[in-house]
Amino acid sequence: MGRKILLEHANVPGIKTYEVYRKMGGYASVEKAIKTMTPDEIVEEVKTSGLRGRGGAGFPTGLKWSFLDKKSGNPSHLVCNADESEPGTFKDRYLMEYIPHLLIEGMITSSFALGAKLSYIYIRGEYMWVYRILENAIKEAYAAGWLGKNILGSGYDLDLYVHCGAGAYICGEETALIESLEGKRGNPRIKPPFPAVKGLWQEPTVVNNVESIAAVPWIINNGGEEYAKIGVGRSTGTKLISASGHIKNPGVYEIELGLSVDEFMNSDEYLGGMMNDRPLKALVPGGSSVPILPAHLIYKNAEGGDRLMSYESLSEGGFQTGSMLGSGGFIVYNDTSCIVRNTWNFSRFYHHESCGQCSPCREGTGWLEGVLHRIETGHGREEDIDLLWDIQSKIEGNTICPLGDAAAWPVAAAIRHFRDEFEYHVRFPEKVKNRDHYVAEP
Ligand code: L3W
Ligand code: SF4
Repeated sequence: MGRKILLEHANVPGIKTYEVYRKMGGYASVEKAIKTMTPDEIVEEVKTSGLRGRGGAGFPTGLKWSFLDKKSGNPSHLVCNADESEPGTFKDRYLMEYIPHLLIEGMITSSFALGAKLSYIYIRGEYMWVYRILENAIKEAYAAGWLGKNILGSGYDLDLYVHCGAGAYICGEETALIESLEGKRGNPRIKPPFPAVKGLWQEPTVVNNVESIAAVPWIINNGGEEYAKIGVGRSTGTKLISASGHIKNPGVYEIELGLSVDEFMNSDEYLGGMMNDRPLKALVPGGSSVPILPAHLIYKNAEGGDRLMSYESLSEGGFQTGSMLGSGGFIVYNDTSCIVRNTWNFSRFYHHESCGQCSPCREGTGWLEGVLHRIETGHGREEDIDLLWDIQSKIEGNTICPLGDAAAWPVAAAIRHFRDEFEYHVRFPEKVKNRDHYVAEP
């Protein structure tokens, strides 16, 4: 059995309530941090742990915290990014829904480390029932004295608010999230300045994913060094994976980083293998924004080495033969899946969610969706495949925020690994129109 850090108590009856959570040792990290540690010591502990941002980018959390401009004289803030909207990703929801106090505990300990007295959880609008769970848990935490004025008699004050988004994926981008929190349209800002210097209300702000913040209590209770012992190389600790698609056991799993993709996919402890034992065709390991991997590059990298569930291993080979761990949205496809249709589906999403500020993204995502739709519906032309390649290459790296790249990469990877399937669509439009191609050999 893999080690559980975040979900250890997820199945304890009543863990959602303060009473049970506290009985299971909850809020110990707040006591330890406030009573026995200085803020800088907490930051150091998180640095030592090697914890990396769990929202997708994998940026070292302790390093990000150390960038916080504490000398500016302005108040600093911690904002939790709970705007979980990446297609294929639903692990933050699970954490907040089942163990809301873990996130709140992490928010308090982390806010203390950052000197923040006003912190926020920005949750996606579609998670309204989870919003209510969090609101209730926050109320309990205030009543028990973990939030509010003079926490544990230390003189430290903290107020924590949950703010609900209104259904825009782009508000998961940290600067768009900040704009939205300020009451404006969620348009990403140009970086630098990074939020750590000028964030919410132009004041120093750290934006961290739910899962990153939820890992902090364990790190403070057990020490950064203990955390760093779990995992592999620079991929330390555990990671939540949202698994979906053609597998026997879809769901949210906590894995130790470094587990082999083969074991994760095929052992009964995890995904249990392919649904109905059909052949594996492809994998998107880190949410819709990361490159798709064809079957022969899933268990082994291009050099024949084992592929592991880690930031480094999944990206081995770069985008030519690798992908990314991303947010851990693990989407599995069997041989009945149409890669063109899937790519069109993703493109439709990015076109819809583009905020429209930069032309390569605003126009390019529309073109990607349109051309992919043409091919998918049996109206494609031979030159459309090169056209798609050209469009995605003009978006990548030319936009204000990563949504542009996220729209381009899946298209590039699909063409790179499944060009024959695109060609089949163009050459045999009647089969495509009749949907014969789903199980046919391209
Ligand atoms: C201060 C520097 N801070 C980098 C920070 C940066 C960001 C993180 C990763 O970004 C984006 C992000 C998500 N001084 C810094 C610095 N930072 N250099 O570190 O940045 P980077 O540049 O390594 O990666 P990136 O891929 O360009 C990631 C956004 O993607 N995103 C994620 C969504 C996540 C959720 C969720 O957690 N629920 O939805 C989607 O667009 O917000 O902006 O924090 O500031 N020199
Ligand atoms: Fe908006 Fe797209 Fe530009 Fe991001 S890349 S700022 S979503 S137009």
